[in-house]
Amino acid sequence: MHTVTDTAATAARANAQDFLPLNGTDYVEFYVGNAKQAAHFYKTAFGFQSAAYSGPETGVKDRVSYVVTQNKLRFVFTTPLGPDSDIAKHIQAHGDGVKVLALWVDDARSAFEETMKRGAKAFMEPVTEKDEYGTVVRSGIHTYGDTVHIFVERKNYDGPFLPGFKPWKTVYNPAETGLLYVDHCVGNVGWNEMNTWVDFYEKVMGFRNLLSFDDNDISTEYSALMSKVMSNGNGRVKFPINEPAEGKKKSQIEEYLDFYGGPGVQHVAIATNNIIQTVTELQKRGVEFLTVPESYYATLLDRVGEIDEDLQPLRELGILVDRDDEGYLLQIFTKPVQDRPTVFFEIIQRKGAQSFGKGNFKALFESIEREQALRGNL
Ligand code: TYF
Ligand code: FE
Repeated sequence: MHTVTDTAATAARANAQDFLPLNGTDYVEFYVGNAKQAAHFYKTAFGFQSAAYSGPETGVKDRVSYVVTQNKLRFVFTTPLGPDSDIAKHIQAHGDGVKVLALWVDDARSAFEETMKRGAKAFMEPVTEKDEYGTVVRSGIHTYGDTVHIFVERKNYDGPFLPGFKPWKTVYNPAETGLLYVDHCVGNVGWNEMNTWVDFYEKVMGFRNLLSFDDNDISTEYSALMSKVMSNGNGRVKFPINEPAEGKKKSQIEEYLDFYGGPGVQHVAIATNNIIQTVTELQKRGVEFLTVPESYYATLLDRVGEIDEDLQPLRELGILVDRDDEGYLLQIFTKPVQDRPTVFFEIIQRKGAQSFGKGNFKALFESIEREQALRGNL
């Protein structure tokens, strides 16, 4: 059953006693085999702008990092320059993937202390870094798999990213595509591990469970999964957690776990306020999206009622629509953005709805399974 476990009263209570106030997502850092080419791809295909660089030229000898931004989004691509670092080990184990979901805080020391005393495992003791642009305090804790949360306090900093980073100036600056901010980041965890991580986000980070989906909500004819959406007090940070469930065939979550080598970030959902424009531009630039059968659009308006958009561009682009009691949302999913069937992106436009597209799960998961079958992994 699809259950709503949130109320205005629990939200108000959570706010009043929030021991981990979060301003939003600060950055998403990917460990990749070739950061130079990854940064180029995110600029060319997704319209990110060059923002900052660190590497040998800035005094960092063992790695390079490129930072790209678009509106409130900040992505970092990091590559090791030798075989022995934790970064190299991460890539060896997982391929390209998300290492850091960084959270913007006003007090990174307090964020560390408050989560540590509730059972977090330390990743980075609080450190204060300074350069000509100011001071940043960071700390970090482990979450599922090899993924970590870094708390970033940047109230005394006015530079391109973090101390040590220099502005990255290039002559190649493709136009933006209307991507605005991180709406949610989804983690895939192992069999029967979802509730362990739900407890972690509740107890260690003070999040609450907004929504739950069991295998009856989201099982297709073939495979299955379960999902719980965790949210911080002010709703700016939302982390759904998926686990595989037993079905007739191999769950898409199991395929991810096999190829990622364990739990990790499955998708990052990015908000736009004009999904038709954004997706038109992304497709022109070569971003590949999942598709649904024509029949999806034949019954769409019966299901979601009246919407502001014309049906035709939605159909041509493959954009999905779902309605809840607060409004509706439009969403579409890319194919995996690396050769392993692991990380992908969701583009989402919310028009009131604060849910996650439950009405699209069947069509979406059947689409994912068609791709899984083509790879021989269903
Ligand atoms: O974040 C969500 O819950 C939606 C739906 O493997 C979803 O984007 C859930 C699980 C999944 C792919 C998409
Ligand atoms: Fe999503």
